[in-house]
Amino acid sequence: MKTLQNFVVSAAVAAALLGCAAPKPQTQPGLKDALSGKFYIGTAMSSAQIIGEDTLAIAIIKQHFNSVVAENVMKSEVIQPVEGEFDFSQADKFVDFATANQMHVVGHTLIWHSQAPKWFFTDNDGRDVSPEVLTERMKTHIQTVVKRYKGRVHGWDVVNEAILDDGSWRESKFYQILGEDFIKLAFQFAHEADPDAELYYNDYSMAYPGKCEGVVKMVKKLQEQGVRVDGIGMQGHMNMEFPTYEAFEKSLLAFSALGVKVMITELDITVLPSPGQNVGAEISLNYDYQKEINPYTDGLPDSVATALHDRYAGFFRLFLKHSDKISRVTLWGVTDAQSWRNYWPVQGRTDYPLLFDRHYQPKQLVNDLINGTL
Ligand code: 9MR
Repeated sequence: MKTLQNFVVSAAVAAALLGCAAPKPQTQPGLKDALSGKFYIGTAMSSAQIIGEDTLAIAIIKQHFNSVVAENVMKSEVIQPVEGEFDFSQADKFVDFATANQMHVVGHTLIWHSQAPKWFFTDNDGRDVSPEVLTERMKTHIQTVVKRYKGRVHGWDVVNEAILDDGSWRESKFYQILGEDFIKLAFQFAHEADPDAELYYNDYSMAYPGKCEGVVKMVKKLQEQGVRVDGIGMQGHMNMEFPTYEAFEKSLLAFSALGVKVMITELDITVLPSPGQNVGAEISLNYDYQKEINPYTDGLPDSVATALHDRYAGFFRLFLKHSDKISRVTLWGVTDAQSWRNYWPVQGRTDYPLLFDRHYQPKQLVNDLINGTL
């Protein structure tokens, strides 16, 4: 791994060869320098970052990350809130930022049961549309969006969260109206719109054996049908117990064995107690606030901060061990203040799931990665 010392030494050597005094490195080395040659290191950008308000976070993004994804502004309810009325204002800003900073860009997400506007599935009387109409709507949506960013968005989360934890199909409107063919259609439409873009399937809780088997089966079938799937995104919404390193690694290897790239997407680790049995990212869950499940409003006790650091370190060691299979690791946000974990599955909690704290300061793990002391 390239360390901070190596970075400074190589700058000095280059300067000596050019016969001039060693310049100070122009920018501080970041995670992307430390992980160069291993995998892209990415983050999700919030609206406040995309429109340029959260300037401190933008500085962190430029220093540390070489891949970005929009946390919300490319979802169908934002991009096409009304049929035929596309709003690319924020998505354009996001892609412009990434392009100007020469970053790898991920489009999130074309087909997702959640945050999809109701019109997508219903006719004027509020009844479900026919398979033909839904197919046409999917095609228009996917192709309009993908063509707009052709050559600038490098990979798309084509379908998000279609399989349940036990491996069965989620009964989404897409599935109810089109059956499992909706996946194939989505990948085909995206491929037609930009044959050079990578196409991914993305889901959470992938360490569950049932879910892993379900996704493997689905992707295998697509491959047998000649549909191109370039990668599988393992969303990393984790807590302090779930998943085990072993289960996560097992799924990672099973996906890689399909001959596709594996990506760790949406990485964050909550330290807060879970109010239910859930461990994933089922967005429809919502529990009432109780003081007991929001224990760290005044800061994280050292013991918990250390446990969180160690858990993150364990996962990064695993990612580095399999860096030949992993093309990207993306954090689901920059600082703790931004994280959706503060409002899911309970509103108004104080969580610590990311690599930078509420004061925009790097956590120990960032320094460990940069200094090669993990
Ligand atoms: O982090 C996102 C949050 O701000 C949104 O309110 C929510 C609903 O659109 O989506 C969150 O991101 C989700 C991602 O798009 C898909 N996987 C689960 C993520 C966390 O819910």
